[in-house]
Amino acid sequence: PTVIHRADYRPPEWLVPEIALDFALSLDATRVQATLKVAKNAAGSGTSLLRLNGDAIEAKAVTVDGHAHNDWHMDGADLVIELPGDAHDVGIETLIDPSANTQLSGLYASNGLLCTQCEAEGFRRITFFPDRPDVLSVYSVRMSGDKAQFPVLLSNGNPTASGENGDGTHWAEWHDPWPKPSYLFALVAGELVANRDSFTTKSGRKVNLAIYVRPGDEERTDHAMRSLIASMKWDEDVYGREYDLDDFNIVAVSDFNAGAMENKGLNVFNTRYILADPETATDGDYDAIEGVVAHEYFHNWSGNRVTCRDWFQLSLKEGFTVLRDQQFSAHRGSAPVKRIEDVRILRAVQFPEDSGPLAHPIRPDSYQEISNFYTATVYNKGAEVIRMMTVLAGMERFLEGTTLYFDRHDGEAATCEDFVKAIEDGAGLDLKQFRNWYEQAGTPRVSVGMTLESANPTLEGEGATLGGRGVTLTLKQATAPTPGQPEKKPFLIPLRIALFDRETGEHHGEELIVLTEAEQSFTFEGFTSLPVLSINRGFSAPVEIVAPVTTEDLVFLARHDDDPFARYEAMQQLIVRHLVGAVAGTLEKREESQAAIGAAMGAILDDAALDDLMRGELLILPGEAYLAEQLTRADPTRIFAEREGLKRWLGETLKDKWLALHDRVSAVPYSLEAEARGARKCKTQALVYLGAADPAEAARRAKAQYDAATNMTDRQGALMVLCSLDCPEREAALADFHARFAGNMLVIDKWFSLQAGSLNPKATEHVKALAEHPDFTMTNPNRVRALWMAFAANAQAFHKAGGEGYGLIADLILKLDPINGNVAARFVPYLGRWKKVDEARAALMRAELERIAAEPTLSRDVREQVSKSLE
Ligand code: B3K
Ligand code: ZN
Repeated sequence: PTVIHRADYRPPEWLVPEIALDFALSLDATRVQATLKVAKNAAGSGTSLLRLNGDAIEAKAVTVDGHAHNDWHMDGADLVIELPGDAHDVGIETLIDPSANTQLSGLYASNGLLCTQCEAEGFRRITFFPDRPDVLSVYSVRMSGDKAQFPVLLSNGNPTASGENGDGTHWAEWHDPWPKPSYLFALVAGELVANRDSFTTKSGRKVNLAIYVRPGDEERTDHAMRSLIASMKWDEDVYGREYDLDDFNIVAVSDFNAGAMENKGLNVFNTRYILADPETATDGDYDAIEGVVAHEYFHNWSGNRVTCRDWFQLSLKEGFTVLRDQQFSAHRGSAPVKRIEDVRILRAVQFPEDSGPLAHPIRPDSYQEISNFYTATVYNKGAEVIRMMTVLAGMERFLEGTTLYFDRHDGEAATCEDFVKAIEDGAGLDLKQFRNWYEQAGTPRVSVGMTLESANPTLEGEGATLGGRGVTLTLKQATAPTPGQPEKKPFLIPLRIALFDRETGEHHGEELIVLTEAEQSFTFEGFTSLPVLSINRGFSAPVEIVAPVTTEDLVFLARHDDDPFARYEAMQQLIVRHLVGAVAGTLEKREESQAAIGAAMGAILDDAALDDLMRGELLILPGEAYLAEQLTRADPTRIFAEREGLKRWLGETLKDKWLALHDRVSAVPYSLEAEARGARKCKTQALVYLGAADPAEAARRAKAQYDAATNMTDRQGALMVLCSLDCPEREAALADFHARFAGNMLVIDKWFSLQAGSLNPKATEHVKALAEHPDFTMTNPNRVRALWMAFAANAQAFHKAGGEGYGLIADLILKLDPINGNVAARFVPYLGRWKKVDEARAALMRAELERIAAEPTLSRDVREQVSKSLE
């Protein structure tokens, strides 16, 4: 396989300051005439050969300076043109069939629309071009097509002219004044309606906003529009970033590989991150829409105005933009709850990635297929790494760093190093050692020891009154080897801590300690007894902590910690220790440990000072993937069974409280306010625990909740609980749900997911039947993910003894790969985690990986993931 290395970066040989594209649109035969103004790059070697990337396209004709030119050849998929001088106009004609483009990369047809997806390397499927992010061009686009079929014609930048041809076709021209890399090009054509609004920037530019959707969907775009306007305002207020065009357009399409795409001035979205109304979207969907709309908008600066020099720098735009969208969402809703949710995702998805065969640093050193690096590591850990800079510098100084970064690199294709340097200079930090976070993969494990100085004998106990004794924390960090990195240098780890006095229940203020060595000690004065340690408050660093905290301490922190994240963490730790011990067979006092959890959870249920949004969060048991991370190797169905067992026990022990909670929150009327959202979150949590303890009562309540539901959060929550039970209400509710929402693709996706992700022991049977359902299709990524990702993430079904689940996912990968390699590759990591499961299962998982590897015509995407997973 061809491996691309970061160290091999060379500047482009030729630049393309301008490009004109002319599209004659048709669903199955679109003609593209490209005219590239090319100029030799002074920083290049001076070669007369212009190499233009292509992928599955053919050049119909090549001209140079307006004349037919024969001095070109194909080198693999690339077009190589011999040029006589230093600057030329190169014309290339290509013909593409969007309706045959099932990969959904390049120009493709979706539901009668034409649209594009170019990041990372899709532009080369439209025309031949130096398809790399450090070649920035000013784009002029013209398109023409049948007016009835394509009434709306959109591209990047500003609309400059349009007209009719008199033969039923019409045309439009767009010009984007901002030089951009090819991955930010976009075109959309089709029958669309717009929800319009406007935003006036702080310097007085009135920006026309439009969200384009299929007719009938416009009613469901208000939340996305509100989110967009709020993002525009927030980016001005916090980061000082203003929008830079007169128009900002969003289009939602139903066939889309990713969540959304930040094309300059023309964001293209998966419908699931745009469309919402109370009947069809959950509170979680509303939050996701707000976050993704903001994320794509924020890319206008962190990604577009300052872009990436090469794809190894992907986290430069993604990690930073995820941090920005997280900060925005924290500001819009509950900041502590948002923090907890973000850490939960990191632990569920990124920690396993970091300890598995596909582990890579946030700035990888090599890749075969860049699409495989749009990962939780690059995105979510990338955000955590930049968040640590905010911890070290404080937000105010951090923002001086980002302002310097934007000023210094505006209009450039930059590197992660440029970013770090700008933060160093602007925020006044020394980030020399901090750069290890960019170089090394793996989640550091920090072990903490704590000792109390013995009383000073010369002071005879007076020490206590004269400021007390010293407490010493000894911290050791270690990071396990990852592929290609057997030895790790120590990371710089900022840890927020507080030391609670056991008697008073208070602490003397939060401190920031910065760990830089493999082992290091910190002493704090003024204690009379050993305090309770609260560490990594707010999750100040993306590490695992092993601390000397007793069960009693955790119960104490779960009740009293004034840092909401730490409080949540104490509750999680209490449960993690219990479940990990139970699975590993090392749990000594099961009864006592269980009782401590029951008491802590009971206190959370009773705590009138807690808001329900936070209460709902504290009631969620640690996820199976995160639990598996704490064990070297374990039978996943044992983890599942222990977790369900604890849930059942909590359901029984606290039954009256769950019933009272469900009654209380069921009376709260629907609104999008935090209080009502919190009520809905607790409503479903209560049902979940009741479902484990008293299925008949839970079925009755879930059925009633389903029937009375005025909104999707309640309806989906109730249906989820019914799905897990074997009761007559289950079938009835599923049938009602399907009939009620027939034709609404996003809601039917939920119908598939709920069944595939269900705790129901027959989930595998259900999934096999659903794969044959008339509503199932392999060509719509949302539908494929709804069924098969929910199944792959469903431990009790996927890991069922015998390996049937592994076979089903391997079959899926093989069948999907020729249709859409990008989406197929996303399923490989589920089979790749064989080192974490018992040996019998590991052998079965490996056998499936080998079966896939034996297929000769795999996509580069799947090939890379499978071969790395077998190493
Ligand atoms: N930048 C896009 C990623 C597109 C996925 C390419 N395989 C979405 C985002 O992060 O905003
Ligand atoms: Zn992004």
